[in-house]
Amino acid sequence: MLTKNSRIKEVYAHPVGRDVLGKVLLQMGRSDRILLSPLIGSIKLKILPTLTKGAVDDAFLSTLLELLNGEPDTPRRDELAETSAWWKEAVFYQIYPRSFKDSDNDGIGDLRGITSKLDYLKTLGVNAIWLSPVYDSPNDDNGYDIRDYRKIMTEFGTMADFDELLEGIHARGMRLIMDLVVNHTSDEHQWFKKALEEPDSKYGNYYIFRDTRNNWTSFFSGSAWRFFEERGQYALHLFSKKQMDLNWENPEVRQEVDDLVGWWLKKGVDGFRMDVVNYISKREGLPEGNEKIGALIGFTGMEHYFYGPRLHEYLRELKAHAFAPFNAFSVGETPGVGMQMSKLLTADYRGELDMVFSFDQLETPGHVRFDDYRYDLNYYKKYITDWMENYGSHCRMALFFENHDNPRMVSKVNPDPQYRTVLAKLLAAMLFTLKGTPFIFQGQELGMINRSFSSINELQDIESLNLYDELLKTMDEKAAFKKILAGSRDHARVPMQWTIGRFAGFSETEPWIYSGDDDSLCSVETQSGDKASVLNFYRELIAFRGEHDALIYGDIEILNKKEKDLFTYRRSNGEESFYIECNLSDNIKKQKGRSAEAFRVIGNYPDAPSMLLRPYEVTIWRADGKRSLK
Ligand code: ISL
Repeated sequence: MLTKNSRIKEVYAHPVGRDVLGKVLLQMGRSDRILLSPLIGSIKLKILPTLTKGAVDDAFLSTLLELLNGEPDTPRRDELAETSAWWKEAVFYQIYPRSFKDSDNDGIGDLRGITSKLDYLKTLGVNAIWLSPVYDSPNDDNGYDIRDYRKIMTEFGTMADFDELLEGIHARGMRLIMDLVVNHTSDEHQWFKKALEEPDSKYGNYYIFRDTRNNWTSFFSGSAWRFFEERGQYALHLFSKKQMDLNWENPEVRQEVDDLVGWWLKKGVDGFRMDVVNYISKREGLPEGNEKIGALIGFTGMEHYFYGPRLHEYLRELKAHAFAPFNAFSVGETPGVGMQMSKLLTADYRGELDMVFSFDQLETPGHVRFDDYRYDLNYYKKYITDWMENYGSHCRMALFFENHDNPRMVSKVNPDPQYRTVLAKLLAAMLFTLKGTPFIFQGQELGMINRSFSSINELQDIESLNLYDELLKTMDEKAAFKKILAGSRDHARVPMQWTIGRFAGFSETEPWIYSGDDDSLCSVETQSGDKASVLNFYRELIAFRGEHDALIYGDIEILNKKEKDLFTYRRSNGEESFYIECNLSDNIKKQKGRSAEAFRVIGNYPDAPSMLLRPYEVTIWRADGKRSLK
């Protein structure tokens, strides 16, 4: 039991303490290495408020202690040989259905559109598809607000179209995972309607209603509470006003989730990506959020639900009841969760999740998504080195740079068009040669970049639109739009670019979201025929990874750790060994540590590198003396 008399080093030795302190320091742009100093480590928690002149206050300490004392477990340290599984070998491809392919020319992507592109995905080489929500929804948040879990959204097609898609995926030897959004439902879901109409029925307790509201804020701006005349009460919504948080404390709600998961698994889907699944357990009594933490991370109250007291219990129950009978796969979306917590959520002996998406690599220290800044890949090197060395053999890392909630990575790192292709290929090479399971987001395989939206009217995303209104309270339109442009989720949501024709071959009518302005070379049509394209580089790398066990299960050793701009590592499994050499910058960088016998296998420049690495150059070398590829 930790108390205010405990010392910083004891907090840092605790898995949750390590993640939380690391995260706080990261937000402040500092490294957690300072905590290893004996002087700092010996400081007692209770003197921190005085020492930090109130920056760390008493309320923060109480919350921290509650979080720490709520987690009695520590990750095991034994390192056994990693077990094999299809999802460790797979490359996943995320589809955002609204923007992938429109088959009926209403300007909105749909299921039949996806089915028509399955051969494309097969030739790309991916083995599994993650489909963002396709369920019936009023689309306040593009399907992440579900009205009926067992119905397909009308714009996307019918259940028969879904069955055809699933069959097409399985016929090609691929797998399908769905998006499970069960932290909240739409306010138009039958359960919520009944909770309002018949508060005394069982549905009355399906959501989180309170007579008074606390200070928690929504991720989509403003208070996290909405008042309902019908009950004379507030209901909690961590996301939009139409996304009502479910009450997981109610066993009947958990039973509903078990049932709907089972319903889809019976249909034959292979697993789920679980939307903000770490938010499902809220601290009892819903205490006020700490304003200082709120100011630091931008949202108030998160410390009371991002790693809630019953999270492990709920996940274990869900796995045992619904996933295990089908041996189904799960990957949790877990914002705010660090490496130690991820271990406790995914270790193979814990019976909770198979993998999680950790988000700390997406912004460099001290930045948030809406800051207009250049991402330094040296931070990625530091972050990934830590995970590669310390995540352990009981856990598998989900590797990704992009998804439907983030701007395009190439644009974040270096928007200069001369580097677009080499940089897109460098990112790909890291994704397919680091240790973990790669997830790519539609269009990433073409090197798609951010859109130059010219006005707020071109944006559709609720997060961007709400934030824009919020920002206008303190800044002018130009400054507010600049911020929105830096972080908008709509950069990733513009239509997939199939051809150089009108509307990029996505549809024959004006798409639901602005689609124009990217350079015409960025399409499946043009890149397919070009040997040097980003698309063909993806195809080559995915196939190569699939053929070499060393890249899937092999050990990883990071070399030249202190060398800025140079990221080098070895993957080997006793039989084969590869040396991967990356220049993380747009400068010329001297190579270091490559053996003279190394044999070049794949690279992002047409010819072999010399002693000097060109901007963003990456090369995969065979480093075991063998020159044949198999
Ligand atoms: O809003 C955040 C803080 O910037 C994110 O960390 C947020 O928690 C995360 O993006 C959650 O995303 C998921 O749930 C949302 C949905 O809008 C997203 O598209 C989805 O990926 C609500 O369902």
